[in-house]
Amino acid sequence: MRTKVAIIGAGPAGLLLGRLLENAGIETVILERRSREYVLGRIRAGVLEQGTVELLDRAGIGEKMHAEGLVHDGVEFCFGGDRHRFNFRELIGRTVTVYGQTEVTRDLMQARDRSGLTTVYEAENVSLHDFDGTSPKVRYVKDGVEHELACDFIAGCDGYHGVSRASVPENSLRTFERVYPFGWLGILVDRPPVADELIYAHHERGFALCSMRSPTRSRYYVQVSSSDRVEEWSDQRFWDELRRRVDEEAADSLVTGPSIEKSVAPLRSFVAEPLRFGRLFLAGDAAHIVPPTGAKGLNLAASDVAVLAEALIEFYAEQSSAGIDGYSARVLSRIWKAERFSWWMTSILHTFPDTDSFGRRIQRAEFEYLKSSTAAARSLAENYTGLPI
Ligand code: FAS
Ligand code: PHB
Repeated sequence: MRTKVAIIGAGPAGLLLGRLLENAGIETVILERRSREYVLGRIRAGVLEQGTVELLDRAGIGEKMHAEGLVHDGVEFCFGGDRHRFNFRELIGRTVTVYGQTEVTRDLMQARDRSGLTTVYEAENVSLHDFDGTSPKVRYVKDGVEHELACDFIAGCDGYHGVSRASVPENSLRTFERVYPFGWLGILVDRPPVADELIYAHHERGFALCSMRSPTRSRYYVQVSSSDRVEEWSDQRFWDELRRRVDEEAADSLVTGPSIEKSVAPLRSFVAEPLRFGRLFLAGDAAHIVPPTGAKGLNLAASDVAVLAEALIEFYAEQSSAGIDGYSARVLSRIWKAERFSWWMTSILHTFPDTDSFGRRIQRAEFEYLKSSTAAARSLAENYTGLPI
């Protein structure tokens, strides 16, 4: 089998790259380790930057997002019961849209199905070959039969634990990492959200986030120890802890119900450099991880593949390698700014075991500065709604 671009991974990065290249008439094959149902069963991100919304529109898959997504003009921060709203539309004229990653993935999958393009689900033992030359190959097993896919380029969109980054010779890659001493316990519930917009809460017991998926479906998180297991958290224990960490108004208006999904996610910051190895490119979580505090993971994956698609389209249309040669430096510049913002949001909103009384005062001062300074609030707004791609 042969194609122009072999894409490893049918998460948001792989599917969106496939869509952008399809719109430019460039053929792709996507190889995905899991089943379609498994991929759609993962509950992850919930907030789209304005730039991501515009990108999905350009990709021609924005219809359901606009019909069902919730446009939010701002978010609220709550420090020890003191709540403050940051109005992004007033501060910088930009917004975010609440529309779950699951829905984005489903929209992209359905668009690809309608186009009749090849996505091999449950592709096993994917391996990458000869990407340091001009005729890379991908091998995989499907239903016990071995296949080889010849291609011009390989896009490694297979996430943090994927095979693509692992296929790069160790001495060709530098990694940068910070592992946080806590995780997020997330719960999905078919009950109305506690507020119209997201509430990021700092409390001495730990961070909490009140988010949503629709006017009838809510998503909540509480910071838990890295060693906590989801089995240790009954729904009731979760609701009691969430109530302790948010302000009185939110605690009183919280509508609880049985969880339809509950899971613990570890938090880390991670970047690999560079992101291009001959004919192999890394994008999305295969290239970087951010703590979800800044709602950047999915959005960074989208901006990576927007740049990669532009570079590949230029290669085929103009026989120019300028875009592919510049890919790594260009996306890493934006990746590190998103890493910085996600680290900063995580640092001011979470409780750290080694933070002393001085550190806790500094966290409070960050909040007071954001409340009192338009410049500080505008900086928060431009990072949260997304820096230019
Ligand atoms: P993904 O991991 O989504 O997709 C990679 C795909 O590659 C997967 O489908 C995987 O099955 C496949 N794959 C892996 N190895 C393979 C192989 N060897 N062969 C073939 N296929 C292979 N971001 C936010 O902004 N907000 C959040 O709240 C949030 N919560 C998260 C919770 C969890 C538990 C995790 C893990 C991540 C969360 N993220 C969140 C980040 C998340 O949304 C990612 O940024 C986003 O999924 C990135 O998309 P991809 O790069 O496509 O990677
Ligand atoms: C979510 O709704 O899942 C969500 C929203 C904002 C974040 C992280 C997760 O920062």
